[in-house]
Amino acid sequence: MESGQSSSGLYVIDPFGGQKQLVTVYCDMETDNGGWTAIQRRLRGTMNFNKTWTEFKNGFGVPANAYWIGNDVIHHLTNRQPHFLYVIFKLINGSIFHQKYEDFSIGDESTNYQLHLGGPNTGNLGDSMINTGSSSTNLNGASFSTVDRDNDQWSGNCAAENNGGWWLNYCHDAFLNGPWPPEYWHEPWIPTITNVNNIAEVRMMIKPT
Ligand SMILES: [Ca+2]
Repeated sequence: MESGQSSSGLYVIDPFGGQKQLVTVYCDMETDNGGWTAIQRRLRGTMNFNKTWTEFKNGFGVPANAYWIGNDVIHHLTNRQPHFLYVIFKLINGSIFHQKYEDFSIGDESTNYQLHLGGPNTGNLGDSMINTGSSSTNLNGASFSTVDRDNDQWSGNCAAENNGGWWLNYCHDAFLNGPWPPEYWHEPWIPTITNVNNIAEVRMMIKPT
């Protein structure tokens, strides 16, 4: 996002350059000094994220309430310059949990959009994506998987089992794309967020470092 913008809301970006594909995104101009582009946004009760590989590749949904910006877009944005990743959970009781990672990027489709997540991280969620205490749930280096594309390290299909596409190992401690109640969203952010019924909004946001 350009500096000087002050209100959160919808903006149009040109991730591939040359106006090949303009993308409407939600930008947060208040949290942590603003300038955050949401690559994922979910409001309670709106769309589930049990989508196909092609849908995650190209993006789906509506930035005003729930959307995935698209894995090709995330790759292009994060490979031109280093980015922060900011994860935020808003609960129904008004409390907010967040974690900021200093170094986030993903590979292109030929790598299955392999997640690179590193550097220090801070926040009141705690780190459930990298230093989980188990190599089977460390998502740094994990491939993206969907209901129709199993790239995880489990004999089954984590994405199908958990009803959502995501970077999955065997399988995860952090999973931001689970289904809303009454379906069961399995382990959103273990151990900090375990009660799915409390979640009002989830967002993943990026900003150049
Ligand atoms: Ca598997």
